[in-house]
Parts: sequence; structure tokens; C-alpha cells
Amino acid sequence: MDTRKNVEVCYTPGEYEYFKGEYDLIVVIDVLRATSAICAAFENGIRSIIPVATIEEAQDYKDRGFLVGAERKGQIVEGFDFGNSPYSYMNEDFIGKDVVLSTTNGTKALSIASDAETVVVGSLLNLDALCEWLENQDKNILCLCSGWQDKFNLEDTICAGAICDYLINTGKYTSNEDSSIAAKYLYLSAWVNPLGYLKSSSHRRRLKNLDLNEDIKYCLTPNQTRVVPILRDGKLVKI
Ligand code: 3SL
Repeated sequence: MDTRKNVEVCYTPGEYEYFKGEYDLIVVIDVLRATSAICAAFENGIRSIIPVATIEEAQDYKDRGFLVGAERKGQIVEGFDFGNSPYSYMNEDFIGKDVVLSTTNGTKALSIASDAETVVVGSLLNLDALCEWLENQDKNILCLCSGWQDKFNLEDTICAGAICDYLINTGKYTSNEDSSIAAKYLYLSAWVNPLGYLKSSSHRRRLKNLDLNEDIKYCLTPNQTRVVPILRDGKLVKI
């Protein structure tokens, strides 16, 4: 009998309904930049992050005195305290703080996955630590890519493929869906030089046009932290 658990990939939040309910553990991925920024925030001492899907929810928290970040289309939303750059958290003011964050795709993906038993945050920044933690969970895992406005993107898929590849190689997991097999092949061809491979990808171009090259380089540099953020009672905290 095959006792291996599954690790699969959903390319966009819009496709999540076809996977929903089959997985105990969801890894939400938004390499450029939400889940990378979240990992960077924990690495830099933040206490918790409340992810919210809409600007209205973010505004509600702001009105109640919270420190709130909001990003839409790569830019800080007017009236909010910060946006979605990992560098905005590299600041002593955030140490020990609880903040609220709303982003175009990443916090939307976190919000739609939030009814799953376990939801964690994945990025290239915490790839090894995340994979090592996942290996011992013995659960069916879904990597939920945030994409861009419900469209496929390369960077999240490559990260999801890296997770599948690692877990399959442990012998404890298998992938059955073609989306997962394709993600693994994309990862294998990209991994020699992720920055070069993603040079012409749509969101890299979008962020480059906004002069966010340093953010791109940071987010595409694997294993800069060992933190694995997990969603508990609507708040992301460090495991
Ligand atoms: O979509 C998101 O959640 C963001 O990561 C997009 S951006 O990188 O801030 O443009």
C-alpha cells in the first residue's frame, strides 16, 4: 500500500475551489513580494501580522489605531503606513510589533486558504527551513500560488516546484496532478539561475518599472531566513 502523502500545486487563487477540502496543510506562496516581505518581517523581529484581503478591512484596522500596510499594483496605497517591500520591515520600529497587511494577491490567497486546518507562508527566502518542517508533517499539502490577479506566474510556480521536488525526494510524498509535475520541471530548469530565468517574467518587469530592482533581487535570493510563519486565529506568527 502506498502510504505517501500528496504534495500538489494550485497555480492561482481562482483555481483553489477545485482543490479545496482535499488538503490539511496549505502553503501560500507570493515570491514577489507578499510572502517574502512577511518572512523578512519575522526575520526582523515583528511579533505578528494580520493579513486582510481588502482595503476596506485594512482601513478599518487603521481607524482602530493599528499599524497598517497596504499595497495595490505594486505601490503603497495612499494613507497607509507602508507597503509590501521587505526592506520596509528592516527597521527597529517594527521589532515586537503587531501589524496588519493587505496586498494585491498574497493576502487574498491567505484569506481564501484560511479555513484549512494549517496555513503556512512560503517563499524562496525560507525555502529550506519550510521544506524541512513540511517533511515531518505527514499531511496532504497544497502549495497555493498567489499569481497575479488570478493569472499564473512563474516565480510562485518555481517556488512551489522546489517544495514538491524536495518533498518527493524524501520518499514520504508524491505528486499526482499535472500542475505539480509541471511546477517541478519549471523549478528544475530555473534553479541554476532563478534571477536570470525570471528576467522577462511579467511581475519582475512590473516591479522593475516601479524601480523595485533591489526588492526583486532580495526576494529571489533563497534561504535568507529560517522562519516559518503560520496562521493562528487570523494572525500570522512564527512557528
Ligand atoms: O500581490 C501581492 O500580494 C504583492 O506581492 C504584489 S507586489 O509585489 O507588491 O506588487
